[in-house]
Parts: sequence; structure tokens; C-alpha cells
Amino acid sequence: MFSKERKTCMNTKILVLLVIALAAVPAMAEVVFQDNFDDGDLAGWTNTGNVWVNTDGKAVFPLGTKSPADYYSLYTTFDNVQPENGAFKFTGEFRFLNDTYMANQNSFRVCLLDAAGLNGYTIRRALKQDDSYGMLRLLKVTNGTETVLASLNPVVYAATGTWELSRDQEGLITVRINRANSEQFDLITVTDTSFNNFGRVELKEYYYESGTPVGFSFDNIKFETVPEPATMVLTIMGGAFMLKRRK
Ligand SMILES: [Ca+2]
Ligand SMILES: [Ca+2]
Repeated sequence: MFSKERKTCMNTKILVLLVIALAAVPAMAEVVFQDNFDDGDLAGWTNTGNVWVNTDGKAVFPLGTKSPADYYSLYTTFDNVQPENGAFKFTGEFRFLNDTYMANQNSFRVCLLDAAGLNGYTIRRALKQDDSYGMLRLLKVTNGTETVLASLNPVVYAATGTWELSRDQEGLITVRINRANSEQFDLITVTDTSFNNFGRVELKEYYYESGTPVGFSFDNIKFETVPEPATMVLTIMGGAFMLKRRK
């Protein structure tokens, strides 16, 4: 139909267009683990407290009586993954169950660790201002011991919102707490590439001092890896090349 020269020229143009198009598209995330609790159960999770799923399809860490410094924890493990180039995204929703207890030194933690639960990252988010327990913190967990990587005195004291813990290919970690139905958010950025082996997602309540534990719910937990865009371009270019050869 076309001359060989014209066909080659067209193929080159198509490839150039593909590369330009792909360069403009952010890398697509690959979901490793997710749960929205809409099936009403905690199958696949280990429940070390009295956590349940409510009729709204959320995992509930209850208000109630516990001893100070008790942890309630819900965790799940999967085969360790090592995100290509270290880029990942860990997201979810939180809700404090009773706003009147927002001044208590209660906090939730969301952890992304290796399958053994010993190394990785933790976000700690409390609601009380004016002391260290009210801060938003990114903790680094090394052989089970936590150290602070970065802190922020929050501007957003939200009972409901979302969290995000992500790292890009340059090793820049972003912690972001969004307030629901608002443009307000808290943001921490810090560079750390200590860990790149993840096999455990953990949700925790930390109840620090006397008073009534405030209670939380969690929803839409998702852990994704983010492939390198260059690799995707090469994969698709390779696919285009194979198509061309099959003709
Ligand atoms: Ca389930
Ligand atoms: Ca849900």
C-alpha cells in the first residue's frame, strides 16, 4: 500500500508521538494491597485489640477503657515488595469518633513496614496542640526502634480526613494530612531512602494518658508502588517494535 520509505517514516512518527505522550503522563501506580472494609470483615488482618468493622464499611478502633500506653493494632502482611526506584504511595482515610475528646493525648499511627514489622516508616498524628504529642510526626522504625525523621505542629486539627505517605524516585518522602471537605492540609517533606522493603501495613491507636480513649475509624487503605516512567516508555516502545515486526 505504502512505499517502504513512507512506512518507516510513519512508524518513526508514531514512536516519537508515543514517547512525547508518555513523557507527559505521570507514572501509573501498581496496587500492592488495598482494603475498603466494604465487605464487612477483617479477613486477612491480624487484630490485636477490639477492632471491628461497622455497617458503614470502616475499621473501628473503639472508644472505651484501656490502660494507658496500650496499643490497639490492626495489621496485615504480604510478600515483601521492593518498589522500583524506591517510589511508593501509602494512603487512607481517618476519622476521630468523638470531637469532644480531641484535646486528649490520643493519636493514631499508620505504619508501612517490612513483613517482619521491624523496619520502615510510621506517621503519628495526634490532635492536641502545644506539646510534642500534638505534633504530626514521621517516624523511622529501625529494628523495632522509632526515631523521629521529621515533625510539624499541625495547622489542621481535623476530626476527619485522609493521610498520604509517599516517596518519589529521588527519595523525597511526603507526609500529607488532608482535612475532609476543605483545602487545608499539613505537609512534611524529608529525604530518606533507608528502607525499600515493604510487606506489612499496620494501623494503630496509641492511648497515652488518663482520660477516655478517643476512638478512630480507618478506611480505604491502599499501598501502591510507582514504576519508573522511563521503563514504561521502553516497555511500550518495545511493544510497538514487536507490533511492527509482526506486520
Ligand atoms: Ca474484608
Ligand atoms: Ca469503606
